[in-house]
Amino acid sequence: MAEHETDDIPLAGRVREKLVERKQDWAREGRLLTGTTADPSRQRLPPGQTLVRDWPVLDLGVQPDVAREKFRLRVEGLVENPLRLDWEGFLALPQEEQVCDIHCVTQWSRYDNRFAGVKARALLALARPKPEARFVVLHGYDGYTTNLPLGEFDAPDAMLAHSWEGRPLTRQHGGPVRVVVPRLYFWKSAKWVTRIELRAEDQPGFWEVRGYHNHGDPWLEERYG
Ligand SMILES: Nc1nc2c(c(=O)[nH]1)N[C@H]1C(S)=C(S)[C@@H](COP(=O)(O)O)O[C@H]1N2
Ligand SMILES: [Mo]
Repeated sequence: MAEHETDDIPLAGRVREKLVERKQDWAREGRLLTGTTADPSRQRLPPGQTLVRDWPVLDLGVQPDVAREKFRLRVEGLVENPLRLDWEGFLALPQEEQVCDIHCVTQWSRYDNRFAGVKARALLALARPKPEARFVVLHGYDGYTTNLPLGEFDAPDAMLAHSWEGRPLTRQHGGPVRVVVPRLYFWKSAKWVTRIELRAEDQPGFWEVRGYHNHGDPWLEERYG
């Protein structure tokens, strides 16, 4: 991350090492694995998940305080047209709404989340990935990273959300802007996103190097691997 962009973003809290260790243990133990898969056209809840009504907060313990005036979003790497957007630039892109379900690998699922923001596809269409671009790494202001195949980020329901249920996304849920990739476990949906990097080679992110699945499809129960 370019230092000049993150220097003046206050980071409250510290990385909760104990929590990180516990989640690594879960991956080693294969916690919650049912050993089954499911078909999303036949059931709504993926295998091993439990439905919740509230919206849990999960992160490393560091919640960046990103003022809208300081927000920057870059799309770079293997793209023909690197983007560097500020808040106004981001809001000037076509705005869309969608309702989707969330599935977190720590077992909870939450139905019918109404997000508003910019479709990942719209951003990619502007940035124009080069033919050799095949993977995406998402970078948060907290230093978090997660990786996914370009095809998953280019899915019609992948978005960069700034609102939830008609209100600005709160800081604890990754505001001002977070990624939402509903087809994958929620750790792939980077909060406080600031940089989207397109690459030829894959690069496992924070949880992916700590025992979590490189792909993370809840219907295939790709929790660990
Ligand atoms: N930048 C950032 N994004 C992140 C995380 C994080 O620690 N930092 N945690 C991930 C995990 S493990 C989950 S389950 C979801 C949780 O999002 P929520 O707190 O809005 O429920 O954010 C994901 N995105
Ligand atoms: Mo998570």
